[in-house]
Amino acid sequence: MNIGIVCYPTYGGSGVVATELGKALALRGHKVHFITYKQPARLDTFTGNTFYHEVYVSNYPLFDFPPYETALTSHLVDVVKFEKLDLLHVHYAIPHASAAIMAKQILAMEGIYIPVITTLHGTDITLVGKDASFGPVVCYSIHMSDGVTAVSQSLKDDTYSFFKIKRDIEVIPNFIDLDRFSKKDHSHFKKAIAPNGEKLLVHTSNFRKVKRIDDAVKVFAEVYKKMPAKLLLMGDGPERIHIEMLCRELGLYDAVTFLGKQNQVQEILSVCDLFLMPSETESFGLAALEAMACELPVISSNAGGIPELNIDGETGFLCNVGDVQGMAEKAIYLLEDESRLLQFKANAKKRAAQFDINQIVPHYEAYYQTVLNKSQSSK
Ligand code: GMT
Repeated sequence: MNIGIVCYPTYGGSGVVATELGKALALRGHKVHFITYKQPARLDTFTGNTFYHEVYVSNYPLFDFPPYETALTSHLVDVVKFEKLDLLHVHYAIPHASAAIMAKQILAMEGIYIPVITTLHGTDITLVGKDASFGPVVCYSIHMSDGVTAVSQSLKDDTYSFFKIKRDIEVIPNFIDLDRFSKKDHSHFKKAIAPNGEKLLVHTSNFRKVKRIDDAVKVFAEVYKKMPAKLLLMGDGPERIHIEMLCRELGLYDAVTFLGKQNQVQEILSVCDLFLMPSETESFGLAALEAMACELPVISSNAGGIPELNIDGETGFLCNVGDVQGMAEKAIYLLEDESRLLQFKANAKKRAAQFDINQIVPHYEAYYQTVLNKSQSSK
């Protein structure tokens, strides 16, 4: 197939999923065209089957807000026509789904038919999507897409409850490349960061409020009272300054290391003992899956789709959003008993294997084929 993928090129989970999916499809013999405003962060290998089309938005002085959606739509029309794409797969509804639907309508006037598949990732529904300033457009684009997927059952349910939508939504979960994400020996790094055998807790995110990183720090504070431990915070974003202040207030500054944005996430996860994900909402929790593949149990909230990944009492523990005390107790329970911790680590790795990229990508291929067949028969 000749596939166009539209995504955010930054470090966010939806961009990672879209890029890794595109790369995997290219390895399976498809031609994959990425259409976005910057080279996707993970599009770092040359496969011969992947192509990158940059969307340029001209910045006329009249524009307080350069119209990216319009530029993207025009670029989609151009790429679909000249690269003879079979389908467009857009990740994150805003503004990718509406841009693709408009491109589809423009192309239809020229007799060119292009099916559009929209993948919902989470905040495009649960936070921004249901906001009145975007809601009607998100709802319309979901209706008009030829296929819609959601990354968890929870996100599918949220979509039905936030919007008046009756159409089918296919659940295809996030996936993981187990060759890249597996525990590797980085004992030199472990010695440098935890020279006295401290337990290492870790959190990675884009440092948005929805991640409740303050809860992660407070959970760590309780653990730190009981045993030698350190907290690694990976990623960056608007909450970082508040989190730094909180660490100072709690007298934890020397025990917490801010690592910033990292490309080799798996190397850091490999030396850690426990992953913290106290999110307010989380459609799936790709960061937790990456951690589990590196043999880390997860202490998380029970928000959104996290319970579809993290199994309470087996791969970690789930607590209500904001239940810092409960999360701290469970973290201590795991960390204070080495054999228990080892068992949970093994369980986490086994669970992660159920989301192996090699098993999930064929679901997308099959779904593409179903949508193409349906579109062909309704032409
Ligand atoms: O987590 C974020 O804030 C980034 C966001 C994104 O779209 O880039 O992630 C969402 O999509 C990921 C990939 O499907 C999911 O694993 C994350 O759970 C989801 N984030 C939220 O729902 C908050």
